[in-house]
Amino acid sequence: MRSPEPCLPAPARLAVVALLLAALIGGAVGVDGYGRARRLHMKNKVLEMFYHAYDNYMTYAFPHDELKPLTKSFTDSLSELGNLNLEHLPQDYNGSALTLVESLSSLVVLGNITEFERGILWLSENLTFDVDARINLFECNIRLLGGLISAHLLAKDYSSQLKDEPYQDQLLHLAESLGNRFLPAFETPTGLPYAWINLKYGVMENETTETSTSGCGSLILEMGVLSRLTGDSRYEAAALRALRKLWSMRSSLNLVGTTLDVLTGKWIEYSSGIGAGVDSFYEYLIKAYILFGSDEYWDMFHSAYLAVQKYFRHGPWYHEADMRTGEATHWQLTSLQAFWPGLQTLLGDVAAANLSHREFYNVWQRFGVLPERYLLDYGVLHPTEKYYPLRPEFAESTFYLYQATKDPWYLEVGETIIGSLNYYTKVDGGFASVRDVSTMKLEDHQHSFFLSETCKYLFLLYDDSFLRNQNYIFTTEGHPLPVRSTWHAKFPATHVLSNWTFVKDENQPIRVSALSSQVCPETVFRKSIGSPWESACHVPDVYASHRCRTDDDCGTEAVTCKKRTCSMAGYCSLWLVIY
Ligand code: DMJ
Repeated sequence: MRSPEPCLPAPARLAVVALLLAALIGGAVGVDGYGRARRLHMKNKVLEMFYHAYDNYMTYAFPHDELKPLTKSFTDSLSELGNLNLEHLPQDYNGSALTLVESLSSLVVLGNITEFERGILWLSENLTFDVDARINLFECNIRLLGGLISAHLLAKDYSSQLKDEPYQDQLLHLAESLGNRFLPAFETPTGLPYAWINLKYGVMENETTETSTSGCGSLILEMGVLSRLTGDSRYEAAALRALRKLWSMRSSLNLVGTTLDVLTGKWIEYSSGIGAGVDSFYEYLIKAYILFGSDEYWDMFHSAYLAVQKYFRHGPWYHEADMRTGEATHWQLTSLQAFWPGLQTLLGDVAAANLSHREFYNVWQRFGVLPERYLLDYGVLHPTEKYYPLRPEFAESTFYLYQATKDPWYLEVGETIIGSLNYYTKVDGGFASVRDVSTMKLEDHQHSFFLSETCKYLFLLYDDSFLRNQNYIFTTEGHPLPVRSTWHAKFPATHVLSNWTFVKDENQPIRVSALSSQVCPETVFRKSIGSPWESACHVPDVYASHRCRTDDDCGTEAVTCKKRTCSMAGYCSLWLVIY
């Protein structure tokens, strides 16, 4: 099948993404009908949660990797991440302060520069990656490398607030040391990296050649930024080569599989979806485009996104399908999939995001949290994957949707999430994962992403002051990276991105909403199959730009058949009439 044409020409798409970013981070407090006192109360609740998790980690687990909150002890889990069978565990590894590294960017978002600086000083003096530990490249990349480069950039930006001594790029040096240890993993005939590497000795003899799509397709943000910061192009080149190879392995339907062999470049598992093993591959294509501005990322993302919407989507749900035929394979909701509405919001497909988000919320309300896997065809829990390890994805999507719509309903969803986390998972020694959502029995593990993502997105729901002066994208682990003209293929070096206003034409600053995007898949499919509308009720907006003066300029939404209305920002939108 021929790849569909992009809806917008490249420069216009770039403008749309920049406008979306501006819209997403613009934040007027108090205009959405959600009371200031209530907002402050919720913000304080999230602060309490973060510090309960952080202080317990620092007391009982630091400098080991993660906290065991039930026994108030620790686990050196870096070498266990992704290692389901717990193979080749190191004998002499005492942790890399993983949770501290993961907490640094959150400390800045929460406004605690003193503790941020304390963490930097400790890591500068004590952290080394010269350890005999076999680690998962993907996990180490998103958690440690991402945590370090994000904190490095924040340390530079907040340097005037650091008290002790001038910051001298210590975190960047650590990141570089880690990046160098990643490089041998990419020395394969295909350029696809091994999933596992020993930090001290490189790829082990007889190492498994099996990896996942997300494992080799979500490295470009961290390794790309590392190259931009160090001037050493090897990291970005290695990640990009792997991504290109992966994309070249897609099927004629523009679908990818879930697992593959790095030596042969052949798929092992043809069934895939938007959840485990694939999720952040999609996320990094769009975010790499936003960060680096290369059309290549957009073209990959656009084709991949359309294929997902065409072959995986079933109303608000996303099932799995065989990449070769597009036939449905597994009808399951997974907790990891809950990031998708956030990605769609970033893209501007807010109506679709909204629809799925509501369904995830229904499941959350039914169980109190999101189960790892839920069988859509039977409406029951998966027999073994009944756990909830404090995952952030649903909070993340709620944050994006609130930023795009300013609909206070999302703040109420945040209240539910916060209420559940405190009620079910808070224990004296921190926050514990749920082992089984049907009994709410707990497990002795506080994952580091609870501090880097879950608490961060919940905090940003109620206080987005961190986002006011700078455009950021968040890595898949929630670490912010600034969108800079100097790293960007499109923005002139002198261009400064600003909130809410973006100079589109020479003299015309405009305000935009996320709904200004024209990347909706329906438009493309309509064109390609030559049929006028996808659904009988669909009435297009009067202007292709979706701009409007009154509600009369707005049409009817294809999926829900609801009438769109003219938003305060002057764009036709659906969400105003849903809630
Ligand atoms: C995080 O480590 C990252 O978000 C990753 O991409 C998958 N999900 C976990 C948390 O659920």
